[in-house]
Amino acid sequence: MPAPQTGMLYAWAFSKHGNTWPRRAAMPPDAEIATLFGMHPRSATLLPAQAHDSRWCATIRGSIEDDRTKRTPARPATDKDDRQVKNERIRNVAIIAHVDHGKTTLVDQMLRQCGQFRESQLKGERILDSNDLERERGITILAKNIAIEYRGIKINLIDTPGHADFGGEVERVLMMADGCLLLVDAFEGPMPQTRFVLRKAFECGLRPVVVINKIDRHDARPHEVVDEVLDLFIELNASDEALDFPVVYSSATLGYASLDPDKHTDSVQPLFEMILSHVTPPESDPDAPVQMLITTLDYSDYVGRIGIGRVVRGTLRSGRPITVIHRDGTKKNEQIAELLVFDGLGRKKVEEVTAGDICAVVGLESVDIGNTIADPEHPEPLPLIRIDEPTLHMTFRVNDSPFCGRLGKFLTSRHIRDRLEKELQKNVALRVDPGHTPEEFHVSGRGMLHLSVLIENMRREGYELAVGKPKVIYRELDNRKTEPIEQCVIDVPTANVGAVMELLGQRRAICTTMETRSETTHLEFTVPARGLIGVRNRLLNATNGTAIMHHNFYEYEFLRGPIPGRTNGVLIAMETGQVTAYALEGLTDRGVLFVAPPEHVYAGQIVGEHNRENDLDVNVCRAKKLTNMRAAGADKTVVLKPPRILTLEMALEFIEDNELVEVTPDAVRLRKRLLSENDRKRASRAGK
Ligand SMILES: Nc1nc2c(ncn2[C@@H]2O[C@H](COP(=O)(O)OP(=O)(O)OP(=O)(O)O)[C@@H](O)[C@H]2O)c(=O)[nH]1
Ligand SMILES: [Mg+2]
Repeated sequence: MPAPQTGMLYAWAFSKHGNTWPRRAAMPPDAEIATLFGMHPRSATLLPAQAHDSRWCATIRGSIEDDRTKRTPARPATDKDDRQVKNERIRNVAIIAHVDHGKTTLVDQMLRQCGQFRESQLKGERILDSNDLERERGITILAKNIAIEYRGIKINLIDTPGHADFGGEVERVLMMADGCLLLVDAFEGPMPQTRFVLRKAFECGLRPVVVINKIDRHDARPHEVVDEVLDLFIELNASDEALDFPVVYSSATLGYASLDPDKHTDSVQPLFEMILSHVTPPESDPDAPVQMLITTLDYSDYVGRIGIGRVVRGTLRSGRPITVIHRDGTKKNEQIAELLVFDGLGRKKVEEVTAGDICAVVGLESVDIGNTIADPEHPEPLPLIRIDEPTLHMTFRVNDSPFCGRLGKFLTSRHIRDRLEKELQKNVALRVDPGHTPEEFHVSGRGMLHLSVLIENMRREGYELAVGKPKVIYRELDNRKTEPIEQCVIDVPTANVGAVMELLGQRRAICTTMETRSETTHLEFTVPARGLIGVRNRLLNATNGTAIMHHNFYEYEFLRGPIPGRTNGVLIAMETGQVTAYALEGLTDRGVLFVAPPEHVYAGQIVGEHNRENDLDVNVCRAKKLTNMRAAGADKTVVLKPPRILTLEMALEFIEDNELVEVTPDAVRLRKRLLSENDRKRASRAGK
């Protein structure tokens, strides 16, 4: 790296951080700069190339400054600090972690062991994952509040989703908490989302309690994981106070927590004690004019919108007039119809809520995320909360396939528009824009799962629609196009590392870490988000299903160059009818089929993946000619390979620009945008 640019970066870093920098001499200077720039320290190797470009330095520096000024302070400070009182009877705690590290299971155990509930109230596992999709997929999609009483103290516990697509939700709910439990899997250690949520916790000024979960695993390595968590804290520039974090070891499935990983206890009591001693009680002025920040929305068909948040100051009373201050500064006077606090697994109606507690307000029509509910006499807004920008978009269209309306109840563009508008009421990170025609909508979200959960919900409610290829959202920086880059972590048996490297290499990934852990290798990459679309399936094929992959948003970077699309063509049905085994038998050498008899297909539907790169029109409905002649040989039984069943996400990742996924209550079908073979030929000739 040439000296002037390096000097400039260093000078900037010094000017920002004065004599507190560099705090730790141990970290190589490049890594330190990378951290300051919000990059992964291990990606410091990236820095020299980009740092050649002084304009890059200048613009990135500008955007960091912007980001800093926009960043919301942890909790609004009042100027009457001397009147602040601690509410010792409440603790507000959020549970944060990477996906599947055991948050919801741990909450289960806390519910079971707090002694407040009858056995019949706590049926099954992962009680809080209550909606259908959450139960089916085994993941948490929406953050949920519950309240537990322990030794006379009310613990407001917020279970958060661990999947990267729902990270924005975590960021907002952290605004309600005074402390957090950072769960880390005793084998996997910190993963990308652990880093993301921990950074958010620091931004909110929280000091986490570290919980090393799953210590019952035979491959658990709790001591090493604690060291890795410490490294992560250091990487994220934790304050010296935060670096001194308390650690609890737990097994959520066996229902115990302990201060010593080798000691098996019989309850999660040490965890409760840790919450009481390490999470600070809420501190505020209960006599000041009321202020509440809305951080989550709920919706009920009976009462409409329900705003959930924390009363930051004063006392909120039911039936009293209040002012709702919107994000754009407009104010509306309304009246609270009902006030509810969290109580066990449900909510309890109350007359008033004092500062520090978390509550739900019913009856406010215009309430939205980020609004402040304030005293009409003193309508002072709280600082704005940042809402994550979408990174991926898809086109939702009216389903116009020959099979439309067979089972679906809601088919028209008006139905789809109304449904999307309803979704916008509570799905904060979602954006909906009109498409090129009145039949189309551009729907943008935080990732594939975020949008596919919406599509899946719509399908179950009886909607039919056609969805186009997901595309990442580019941004302009300094008149140049930038694209979202994801941090991707892959754990794979060491023998398969070559296959992973090859696959990710084609997709412009840069390997930042490679570590061997017993029989597996832990790989970390930064990779363009567009390169990750469709990679999961190929990765599983290339590694015989052994790879475990996680990724989350990392940063926007200048375009990394072209990435190859799907290498194989598709098999397209040439006529409408019922699939026959006889026809499929003749096509087994052509590729992998997605359909099986006696399914119905239509002309233009994609029925398989071709072995070659071109598309092929095939007849999957061909029946055996019947004659009056008795054949000498008996008919053979046709044995077909089972078809490849594509889930909604797999289908969305599979399609190309000129293809669509048709989603109906009974099926997910793939189709060509132009159903007729002649139209397709004409279009491809026109394209040439
Ligand atoms: N062996 C072992 N497995 C656990 C433990 N805790 C949770 N699990 C398992 O880990 C899986 C994920 O658990 P969840 O509680 O759904 O994890 P989560 O963090 O809530 O996941 P998301 O909400 O999707 O982020 C489940 O299959 C649990 O049975 C534990 O202490 N030991
Ligand atoms: Mg969960």
